[in-house]
Amino acid sequence: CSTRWTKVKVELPPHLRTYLKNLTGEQADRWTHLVRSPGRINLIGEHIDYTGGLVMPASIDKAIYFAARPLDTPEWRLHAVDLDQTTVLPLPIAGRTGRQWVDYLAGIGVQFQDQGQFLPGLEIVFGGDLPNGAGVSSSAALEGGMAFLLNILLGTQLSRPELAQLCKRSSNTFLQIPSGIMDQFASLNGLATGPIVLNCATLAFEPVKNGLNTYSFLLVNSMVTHDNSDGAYARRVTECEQALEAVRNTYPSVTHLSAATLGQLDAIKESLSKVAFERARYVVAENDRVRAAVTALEAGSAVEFGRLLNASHVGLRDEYEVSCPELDFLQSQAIALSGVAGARMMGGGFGGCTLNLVYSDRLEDVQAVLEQRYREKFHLDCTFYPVRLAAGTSLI
Ligand code: GAF
Repeated sequence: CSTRWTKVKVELPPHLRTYLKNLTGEQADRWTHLVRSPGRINLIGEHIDYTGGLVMPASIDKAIYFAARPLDTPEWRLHAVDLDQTTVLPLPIAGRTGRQWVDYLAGIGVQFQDQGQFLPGLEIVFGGDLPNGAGVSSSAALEGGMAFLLNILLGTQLSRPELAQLCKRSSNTFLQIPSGIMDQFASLNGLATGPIVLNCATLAFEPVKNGLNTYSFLLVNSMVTHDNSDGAYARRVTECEQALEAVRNTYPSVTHLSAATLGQLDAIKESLSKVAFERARYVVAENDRVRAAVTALEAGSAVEFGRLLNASHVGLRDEYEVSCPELDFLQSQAIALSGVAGARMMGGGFGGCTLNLVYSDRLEDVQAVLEQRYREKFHLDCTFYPVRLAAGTSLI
């Protein structure tokens, strides 16, 4: 049984090669720039990036690939291969209000325009094997890949953390999505060797050594996405801002909600609504769990790491209220199985995946049982993906 951070050989997926050939008669390697932009998982530290907390994400082998070449005309000719859609975007990019894939790309272009850059005419073909809406951040991969590409084409020499900040700005201002920085940061800065621990307040990050050699991380996709995720996410952000304001009234030196202590929260409990208090307690406890998880992972303690995953899930379910019946079912069924050290919902919530720490020899049995029970309960087929890590965004 190998460790579960397998290195992955990077090649453009065959269907993209075929598309490029059909489009122009040229082989992929005749296009001037090929970029691979990976999805991400998050081991622990959920919903606390926007509170300045610690998170432990990793970039994975599933990715969006971009092939680009210059055009003489002032436009971006964009082909979304997997959706079989082509859109032409005139340059310079004017304001847009949607949240379609083209808006994610346009938003990145606007960030560069706002820095005084003149965008070049481009033809871009993109696609890959990163599932949409499964909680592995296809949208961050789209943004990160585009930012990485433009940074090279324009010679702007932004660092990877700066590119992640640019992507976050695009999400927050252009797309009006109040998300944190974790997803884009992980996609751009991830490592093939293990997760990173990122301080979202300072953007300092370090690799984390994976000592869990006999265990695998298994993603189980619930195949559901609930409609309330968007407004609920924004409400969590607001509730955390309100909680921070209340904390700072008494403890002005606390700069981020994640940096508060449970004792400080208890001391100001009366000034917070019950909901805001529970949200804040979750945030502070989750931040502490990330610290403990770094120690547990490096020490190779599956029992302790699993315990932290389970505690994270309980907090997300009961205090932060971002889970859903399907995820709760998958999590509770999984942790009752022999060989599963821990599990939790992953990502923004209300659907998407659970992340499971599974003894590698038990992977197949665990999948078989979960598949059957989930089908019986929800009449849905969940899908499985044993996690393989791969490096962050790169030219290929
Ligand atoms: C989504 C957001 F985009 C991230 O910034 C993060 O908040 C995550 O939900 C929850 O941890 O993926």
